[in-house]
Amino acid sequence: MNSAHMNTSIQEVISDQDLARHREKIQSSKNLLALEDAAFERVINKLELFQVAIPSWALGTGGTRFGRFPAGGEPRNLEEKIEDVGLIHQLTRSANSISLHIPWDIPRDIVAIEQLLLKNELTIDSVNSNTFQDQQDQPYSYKFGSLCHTDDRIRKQAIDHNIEVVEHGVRLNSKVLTVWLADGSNFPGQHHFRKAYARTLDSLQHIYKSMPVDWNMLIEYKPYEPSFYSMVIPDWGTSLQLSTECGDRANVLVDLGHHLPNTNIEQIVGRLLHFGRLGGFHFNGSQYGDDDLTTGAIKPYQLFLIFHELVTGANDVHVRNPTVAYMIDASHNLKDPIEDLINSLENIRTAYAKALLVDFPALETAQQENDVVRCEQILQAAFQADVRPLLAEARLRTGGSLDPIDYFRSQKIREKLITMRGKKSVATGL
Ligand code: LRH
Ligand code: MN
Repeated sequence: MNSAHMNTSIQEVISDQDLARHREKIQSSKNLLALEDAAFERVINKLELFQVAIPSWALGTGGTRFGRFPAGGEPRNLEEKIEDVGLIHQLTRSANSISLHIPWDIPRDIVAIEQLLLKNELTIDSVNSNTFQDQQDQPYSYKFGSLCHTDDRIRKQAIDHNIEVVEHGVRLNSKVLTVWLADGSNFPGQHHFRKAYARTLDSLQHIYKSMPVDWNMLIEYKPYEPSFYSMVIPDWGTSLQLSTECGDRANVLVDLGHHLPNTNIEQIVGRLLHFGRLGGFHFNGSQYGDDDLTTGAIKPYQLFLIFHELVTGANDVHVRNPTVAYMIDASHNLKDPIEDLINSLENIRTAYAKALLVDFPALETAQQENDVVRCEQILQAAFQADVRPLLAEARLRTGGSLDPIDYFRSQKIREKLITMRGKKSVATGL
């Protein structure tokens, strides 16, 4: 969906009245937050630079095993997915890249894809391998695992797939391979835990050595699903150990939905920052399991605390910071996919903006003095701040929309997509 399909450009729909009201809100934010101009500018600049990758597999309505309710007008191929992400980036100015999942989104005509990416001001973020499904013409099944499989022919098939995924990425200037394994067991006794780990490590080391020297590998962990007794990479500790045994360019990917209930994810982020092995995030929201809901929709304070760790880590010279990859990984059952992704982007940027407002020197003093109440007050002061005008200002300054959802609806963009692509078009992915 490029600007040709938008009757009125994003900036044109902003009336002088809207702009005046926005300016008022900015002024009252500055007063309320007691923000000097310099501090205000610092937050806006950081928001303008902060970008989150959109997953190519989350532009349709995924549904669950119980049912799927198509939104209509879903992208039918990678080209249309790039146009949808292009629209999201035009509106929010905060989604300048796409993560690809292979083979769901194999780039066919590289030249055409590169031109389309350029036209939409997008790049390819990470490429994700898929050894959790059997493809049509695949010689061996991944039913009993892939990189951990007891049969070295199947491990080789999975290793070769990952190397092929990297080759696709190289052609599109990506520099990151994301590996998530469904490998695990459903019953006690089914797996030899130590041998399964050792085989997986050996396979990952093969893939790592085959990557170009300027590439990074992200190893994603998950406690359960689709294996329901044990997963070969169930937690951050296992992913950290595998990364360490692969090499400096292998790091841990934290998918927010991949934690058992009540897990203190912000502490895991603090630990991985301390060890210098935090590679990236898959942002999403969840109440129970890997629900893949809108990021920050259920636990906004946890998301804020995660960004508090990231911001303090970024300000700490002792923290070795590999470049952290920020990506969304969600699937949409009820919301319009594009609106849901815009929601997630705004909730992520809200958490980041609030974390930038924390009075760090005061917090350090209160922590040093074990003034527990003061510590909480300082965090709450930032968390309770209304940063929506700051997010809007960052969007406006970079040519984005004052209200992306309102623009998407007032321009009837979903209706136009349905007219162009049909009510029944189905996007590959989750
Ligand atoms: C597994 C996961 C992984 C992807 C898949 C789409 O739950 O989070 O990141 O490969 O979702
Ligand atoms: Mn994920």
